[in-house]
Amino acid sequence: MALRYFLLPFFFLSLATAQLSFNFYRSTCPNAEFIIKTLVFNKFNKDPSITAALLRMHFHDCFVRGCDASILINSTSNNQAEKDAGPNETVRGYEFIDEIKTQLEKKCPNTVSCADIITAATRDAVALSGGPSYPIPTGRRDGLISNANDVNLPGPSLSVSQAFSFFRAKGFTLKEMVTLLGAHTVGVAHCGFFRGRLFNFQGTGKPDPSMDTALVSKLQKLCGSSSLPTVRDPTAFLDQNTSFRVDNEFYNQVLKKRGILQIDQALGNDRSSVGFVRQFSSDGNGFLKTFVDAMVKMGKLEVLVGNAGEIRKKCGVFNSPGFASM
Ligand code: HEM
Ligand SMILES: *[C@@H]1O[C@H](CO)[C@@H](O)[C@H](O)[C@H]1NC(C)=O
Ligand SMILES: *[C@@H]1O[C@H](CO)[C@@H](O)[C@H](O)[C@H]1NC(C)=O
Ligand SMILES: CC(=O)N[C@H]1CO[C@H](CO)[C@@H](O)[C@@H]1O
Repeated sequence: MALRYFLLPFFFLSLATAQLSFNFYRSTCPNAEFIIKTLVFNKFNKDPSITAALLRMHFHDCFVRGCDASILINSTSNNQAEKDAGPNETVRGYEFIDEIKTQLEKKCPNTVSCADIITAATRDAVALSGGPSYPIPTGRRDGLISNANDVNLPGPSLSVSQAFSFFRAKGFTLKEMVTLLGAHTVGVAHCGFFRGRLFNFQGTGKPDPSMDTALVSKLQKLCGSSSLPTVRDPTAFLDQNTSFRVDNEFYNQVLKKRGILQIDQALGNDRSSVGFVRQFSSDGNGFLKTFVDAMVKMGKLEVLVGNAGEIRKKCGVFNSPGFASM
């Protein structure tokens, strides 16, 4: 009896410590978040498209085995890593994460996880692009598995309900999915991901009727009708108006039939989602607040904490490469 009352608080205490927390590195690497922020600031001033790169990387990381930096692992002769799965093609920003990691290893070796670097750098880039700065809990650990076969991400030509099945499986509401797709307020898509809308949409011999005709002509000229390897394909801005700003303009563009990806435009055509699109298009500040909440939630997906996983020394390889495949 007495023993049980004695142990119970310790049981809860240990549960409580094995969680993400704010300023997790306050004693082990007090400047960690400041160092990351400074490097993101310098990078952003040279290349403002880094915001889009990080947002997409963060999404692809968190939706495959949780936010554990498994996306950063390089393939080896005996392991094809997530990076080399089809949907990861064109994810970019790997060198920048490596650069941040190198600086952090100099100041606080073996301390700051690659998973936290992705999360914090994304937050800082969003703020530099006109979005709010938001507190993120840290303490993620890096995963020990990265396997191309685990990559199962939604494709750009899905319907809203098909796309939602991916998000629902991760615990998101439809509104949160519409919110997170608002990340397409920055960045680009290669023609290969939307060429199917431009010339012969679903075998009709005509462009997608849900795309503004002026945009159709512009994209037809840009892309041409024959496919190119994805990485050499031309690109179009996902938000045709404020292409480098994190704002609600993406939703206005969708209402103007100027969404680039089929899934983006579908948000404005589907009865289940158009209400959220209208709401966000008319309330920019409301969108940003909802977006931040959804980003923080995405950043907590299936995270490794406590003693799980490891703190990688280099983000592109496991500390013991023998662990690589599984
Ligand atoms: C149904 C869900 C989604 C689909 C089907 C989808 C699909 C795509 C596709 C096909 C591209 C173009 C990639 C390229 O051509 O290089 C893209 C780009 C992008 N996606 Fe998504 N996406 C989805 C959700 C998200 C989410 C949740 C985020 C972040 C929170 C996100 C952030 C981005 C960003 C920022 C870009 C631009 C990347 C760059 O400029 O390099 N996407 N997405
Ligand atoms: C572009 O965005 C600005 C700011 O959101 C808006 O005022 C303007 O009407 C938009 N222009 C077009 C052509 O969509
Ligand atoms: C991973 O591969 C990239 C590109 O080939 C390379 O630049 C990077 O140094 C590699 N990372 C590690 C830790 O080997
Ligand atoms: C950046 C990167 O590693 N992209 C890879 C994505 O996957 C394709 C093949 O599936 C590779 O060729 C790319 O190198």
